[in-house]
Amino acid sequence: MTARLTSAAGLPASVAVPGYDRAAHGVGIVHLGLGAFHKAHQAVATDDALAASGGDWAIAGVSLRSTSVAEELTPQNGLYTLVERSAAGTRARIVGALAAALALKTDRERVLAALVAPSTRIVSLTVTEKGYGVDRASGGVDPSHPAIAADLSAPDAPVGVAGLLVWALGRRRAAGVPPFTVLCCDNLPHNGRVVRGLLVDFARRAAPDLADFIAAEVAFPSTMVDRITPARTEATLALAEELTGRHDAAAVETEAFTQWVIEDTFPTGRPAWEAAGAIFVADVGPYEDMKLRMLNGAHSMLAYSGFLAGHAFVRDVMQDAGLTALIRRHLGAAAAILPPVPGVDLAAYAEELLARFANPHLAHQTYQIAMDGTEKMPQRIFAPAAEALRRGQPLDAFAFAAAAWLRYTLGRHDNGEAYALRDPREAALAAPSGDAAGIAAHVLALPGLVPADLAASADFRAAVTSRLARMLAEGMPAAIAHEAAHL
Ligand code: CS2
Repeated sequence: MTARLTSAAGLPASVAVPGYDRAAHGVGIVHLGLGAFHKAHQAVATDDALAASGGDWAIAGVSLRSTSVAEELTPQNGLYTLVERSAAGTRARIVGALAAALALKTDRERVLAALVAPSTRIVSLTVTEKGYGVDRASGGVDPSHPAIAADLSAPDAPVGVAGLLVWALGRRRAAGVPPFTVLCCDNLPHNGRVVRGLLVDFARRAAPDLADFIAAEVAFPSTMVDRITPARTEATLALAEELTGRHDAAAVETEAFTQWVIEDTFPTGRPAWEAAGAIFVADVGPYEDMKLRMLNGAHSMLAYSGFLAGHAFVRDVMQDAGLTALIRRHLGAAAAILPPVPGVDLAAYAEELLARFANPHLAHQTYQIAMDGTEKMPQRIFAPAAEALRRGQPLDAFAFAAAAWLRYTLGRHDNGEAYALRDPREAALAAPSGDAAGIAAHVLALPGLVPADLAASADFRAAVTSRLARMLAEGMPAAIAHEAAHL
């Protein structure tokens, strides 16, 4: 039986290992949301920073709901294999930045202690768009979100992001410990600002004396994060074992590309993430819009249409000439309404995205990207569509993406076979009438989803409805072919 990965010693020379003494670095970061994305992105950048510049910046990773990640990592002393896969080859690297892997359910006291410890200077977050409990219309908390509801009724026993952070910031303030910097690494526009609004509103309701303090004293740098990271499978673990000669229950696989753009507002310091190629800027907004509208927007469009056309993986979508043409159109339409992005050639960025999507080594499921549409469509499709409307630019690309999503929300393939929608607003999505006009009217009117001017646009409504009608009548492959033939 293959030995378990528990140390970075004795591995094949082809496997990169932490270039620093792990025991020599204390924890400076608590990360909430210890999933594959964190392990493929921020933890790797921190590993590079520790190797390049040292410092007490090791990470205590926390799963808010599951216990499995902590159970996988703890017997491995926090070590795991990152397998990077691109056309240039496959490489394994052992990441050492995680000093501890905790589960809130089973390690509650340790998590709370880490959040209030003076040595913790950054709390970073990857809890997915739906993990925060933001009311998109008001920017404050959504009191019906399960974790927000629980934390508002018992603020001293927090279980969710807002409750935990406000509780910890209150404890720190009472003890005279400076606040940590809150670093949101989820795919939300102005993600720092979003989390700030969430915490200030939560505090207003649960701990009013803290609201002004949080607004004035806590830093919430916004950041754009990018690395395509498919969900782990048995094949990931087998590949890691083949490359390292160790069994690793916590291995992750990802692409070679990685990008991180961060606002440099860290009053209590930060790791030297420049060592990993991170770019520090005063305003991350243009980079966020570029990534959310081009990469993520095209991803959502291709996920809904591709899944319904029978493509399980993004790489399969890229073999479909019609869909590839539609992805190109989408990237162009999104780029056409972006402000200039410093140092970026948008046409080259689009070509790079097409190559990344086509990566034959990544088994990235369209069904994975398709989940949580109500949390993703606003910033990926509806915000740029509204911008295009205001500028008098064509709406076709966005209307096609919206129609594909609406078709997907019906939860069944053309042959009637059902699939789980996996969307927090699943119940609200169920349209009362089954025809295209009824579905579009119902969903586009849901609160917080579509900007008012776009929702009121007869042109947009017609462009979406006619496409959805074709998808319903002729099936997705025919609708794709028709759309591509009329570019
Ligand atoms: C994807 C993203 O699942 C999704 O919705 O669009 O996770 C995407 O792969 C990452 O944002 C890439 O950085």
